[in-house]
Amino acid sequence: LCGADELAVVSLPSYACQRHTPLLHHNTVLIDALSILAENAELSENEGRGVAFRRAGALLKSLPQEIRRVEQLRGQPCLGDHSLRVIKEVLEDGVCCEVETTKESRQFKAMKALTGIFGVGAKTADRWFREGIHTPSDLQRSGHNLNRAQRAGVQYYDDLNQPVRKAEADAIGLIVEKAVSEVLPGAKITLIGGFRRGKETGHDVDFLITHPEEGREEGLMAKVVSWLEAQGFLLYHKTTRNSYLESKDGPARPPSNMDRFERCFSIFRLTREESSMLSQCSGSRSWMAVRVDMVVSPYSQFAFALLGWTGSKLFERELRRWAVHERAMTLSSHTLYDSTKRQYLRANSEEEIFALLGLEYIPPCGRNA
Ligand code: 8DG
Ligand code: MN
Ligand code: MN
Repeated sequence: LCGADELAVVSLPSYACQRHTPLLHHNTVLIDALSILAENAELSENEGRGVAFRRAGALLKSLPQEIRRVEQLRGQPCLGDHSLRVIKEVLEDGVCCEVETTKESRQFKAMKALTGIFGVGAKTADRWFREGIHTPSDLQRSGHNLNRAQRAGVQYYDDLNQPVRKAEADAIGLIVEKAVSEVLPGAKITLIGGFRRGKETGHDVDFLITHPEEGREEGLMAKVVSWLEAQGFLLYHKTTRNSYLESKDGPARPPSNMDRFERCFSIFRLTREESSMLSQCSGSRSWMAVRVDMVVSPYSQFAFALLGWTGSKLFERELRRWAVHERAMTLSSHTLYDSTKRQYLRANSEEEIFALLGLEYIPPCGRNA
């Protein structure tokens, strides 16, 4: 028996950077199930397992049609036994037992609630969970000493756990643009992260800042932050200096995913006047707290920074994996290094970087892996 739908799906390439992954796809229920298991693995600091579920989910996002029977997936890459078992169960029973158990588990719920606090990672959350702390309220009652980021995280918990909408991202974009043009005329800002990939909501807003004259961008973040602070726009900020140095011998090994640009992790105070869309402000509140990331790159590294900060996180990981394993190159948000030729490869656009990697160009809206 060979239904029409069984033949319809051709095998996709295995790296997410070799295919388009749109925002809207045809297998939401299956992907949601795999995402829960990925999230649980990440919260348990089982990175490998998390990546395996994420890759399986991303493969399903790239499929041009809804999957009804697991046999339709024969020949597809990225689907391990565990993921296939989950998919089969959801297709046959509507739910997967392991996913339901995970969702309901006290540990998963607590870890989600605690890592939902800005400044709290899986390690810290796990330590607190084992002390019996399951919620932000438990944490406040416990009298634990929190660092500055975590205190802000607790203080603005509700706002920061509301999705940020595109209209709010645009309102913040206008503010950052004003700040940047006040302190360094000619500097330009670009919306990056999920909003650049076409998402309508996000957990934060990300911006990349540069100036066409190399060197003019040095020290820019500190000035932008002072301006924003003087205007009362910042509830929290932590600025990190640029620490990037190009080594003649190529990038350090193993290359770190963290880049070394001047950057600022911040929390903005967005008022009703700035964003006419603040209907979600509760009661008499006339403002809301919004997470904002800003990165400054020298003009010569702009294309790499743009590619590296547009995401998604899995797409970035796949690009770097492709570069190393298929091209013997090291890709970062600063440069591309060819280990065979022992030289850095320059590029002025994302298109050029894809070409240097021997990949078909994937626009931002196709990078939602
Ligand atoms: P969301 O906020 O809409 O929920 O999703 P997102 O915009 O895709 O995620 P994000 O957490 O804001 O991250 C955006 C991109 O920035 C993502 O591709 C990963 C990248 N990124 C960081 N931190 C760092 C870093 O330290 N170095 C580099 N190179 N990239 C980073 O978030
Ligand atoms: Mn983001
Ligand atoms: Mn971000």
